[in-house]
Amino acid sequence: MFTKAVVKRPCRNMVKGISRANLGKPDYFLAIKQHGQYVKALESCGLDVTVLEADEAFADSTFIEDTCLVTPSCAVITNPGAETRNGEIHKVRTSMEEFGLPMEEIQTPGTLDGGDVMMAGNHYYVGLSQRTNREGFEQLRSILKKYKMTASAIPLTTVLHLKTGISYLENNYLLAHGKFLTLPEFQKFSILPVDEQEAYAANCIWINDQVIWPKGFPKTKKMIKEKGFNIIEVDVSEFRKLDGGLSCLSLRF
Ligand code: CIR
Repeated sequence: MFTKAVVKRPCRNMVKGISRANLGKPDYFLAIKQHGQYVKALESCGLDVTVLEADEAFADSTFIEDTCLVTPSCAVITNPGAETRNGEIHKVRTSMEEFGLPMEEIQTPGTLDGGDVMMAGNHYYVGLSQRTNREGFEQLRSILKKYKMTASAIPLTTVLHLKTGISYLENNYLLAHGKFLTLPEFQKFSILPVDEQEAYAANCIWINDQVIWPKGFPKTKKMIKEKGFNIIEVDVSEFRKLDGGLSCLSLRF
């Protein structure tokens, strides 16, 4: 059960955010509108949503998930692997301190992006990517161990972040595409396969028995619905242009 979420409004400079999507520049005004709808979707799942102000100094700062991992026992400030994003952590740390959770942090030379961390109960899968290195993973693993949680590493080759390619939808369901479908580590899950043409839909979020879903992707949506999930659809086209998905836009806890 989640009760809270923290989001950060997109800034005008988002048009200068990191992107390899090749989908053009995002429209800031449309992004603001979509972000508002995203907040409403979180609220409709029963979450109390804290909206942090935009920060023009960091073009990608709306993708707050990468800066902090919030677990039921602690909040871990990450050390984002992209140089232009690393400074995002300072304001997020100040905001997260208000929630009273024990605070931990990943330190250089360790790097870690929250988008590489997928929670499945007490276990955390961590993608080793261009943003998250083994040292970052090892630091996270020992932090989690202190709180009786476990972690394992998943080397990545094709996707930006681990959760670009998979989402844990609770009740043992794992939505996945591409190489993730056959990874031995994931065979204990009931895998819900996503076609390559709908790969972007592999990043969605489970919140209290609802699934917040990126608008479109009818084939995968139908499969999810048939499994009995209630879907709340949100258009995140402008965030997609910056390689961002639904999960990147919030911290949920
Ligand atoms: C970046 O490259 O860092 C941003 N443009 C997108 C971050 C997406 N975050 C995520 O998947 N957790």
